[in-house]
Amino acid sequence: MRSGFIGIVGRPNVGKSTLLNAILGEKIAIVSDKPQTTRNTIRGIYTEDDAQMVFMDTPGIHKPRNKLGEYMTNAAIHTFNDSEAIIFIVDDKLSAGPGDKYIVDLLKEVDTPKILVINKVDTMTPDGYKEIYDEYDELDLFDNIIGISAKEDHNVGLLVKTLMDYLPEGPFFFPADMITDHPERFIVSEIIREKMLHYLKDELPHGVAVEIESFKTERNLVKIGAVIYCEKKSHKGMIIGKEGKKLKGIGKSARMDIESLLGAKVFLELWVKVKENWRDSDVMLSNFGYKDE
Ligand SMILES: Nc1nc2c(ncn2[C@@H]2O[C@H](COP(=O)(O)OP(=O)(O)OP(=O)(O)O)[C@@H](O)[C@H]2O)c(=O)[nH]1
Ligand SMILES: [Mg+2]
Repeated sequence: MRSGFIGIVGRPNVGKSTLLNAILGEKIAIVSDKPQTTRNTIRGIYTEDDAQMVFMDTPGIHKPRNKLGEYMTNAAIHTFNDSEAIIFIVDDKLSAGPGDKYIVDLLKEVDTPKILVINKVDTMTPDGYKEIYDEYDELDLFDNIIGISAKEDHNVGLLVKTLMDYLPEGPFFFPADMITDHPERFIVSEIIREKMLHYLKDELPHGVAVEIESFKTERNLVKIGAVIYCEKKSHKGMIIGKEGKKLKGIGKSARMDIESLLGAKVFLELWVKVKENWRDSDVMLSNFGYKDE
């Protein structure tokens, strides 16, 4: 038997969470077109015959502007030394910049084997791909370079197969049928946050946190009560929307996803509260689960 942890790191928005979901063939990590979607390290368990890989999808590494950002970036960097191999993801050349260089410099300091994944090849020309490939190949830092499309499931299987070579002998960490060790409550709060990212514009969803207040199963109905925290009174109005329409849309779309996650009918109640500057409050960050485990 072989088993090990694999870290997935990179700048925000390169497709780390999309890749995790593609590997698992199930959606456990939320995805959005806005950077800094993932805030905690999300563990996804992939088991095949006699091998188990625990993937750690991490928050995008960026220059922090508040304590939440510091927590996120630290969480990602922590996985460097806890992994048997690190997947470093980059995407198209246009969005590359100092962020990727910063991560490369950090990676130079660690001995863990590194695989470069060039994601979003579906958006690239062969020349564009080659340019990125050559740039990273020259660094002589990576054990392997693979081009994939996480979104279109292109070469994801090849990546998993490649990673098998890095797994040491050892027993499984989790039961073979387990896909994540995060509690359902956590995934539910993430689904609600994902809908906020989809429905709200600009900076607003970045200042949102979700707390599950109640979670009760009554026969085939799951009753969930959640509080959405935002940073300003004006934001509360925007989240609720005219005649509560926005919040209703967020609730409906979250409920549908939660129902398919839990395989049961869901009654979802949402409240919106204001907590000014929570992203810089140690106490609030810890309440919302943004703390070292
Ligand atoms: N065209 C294309 N888009 C992709 C691909 N993979 C991911 N995306 C898109 O890129 C955006 C970001 O994807 P995420 O998976 O949330 O990225 P992330 O790296 O986890 O981002 P953070 O959690 O913010 O660090 C989403 O709009 C995805 O649909 C891909 O292979 N091709
Ligand atoms: Mg993510």
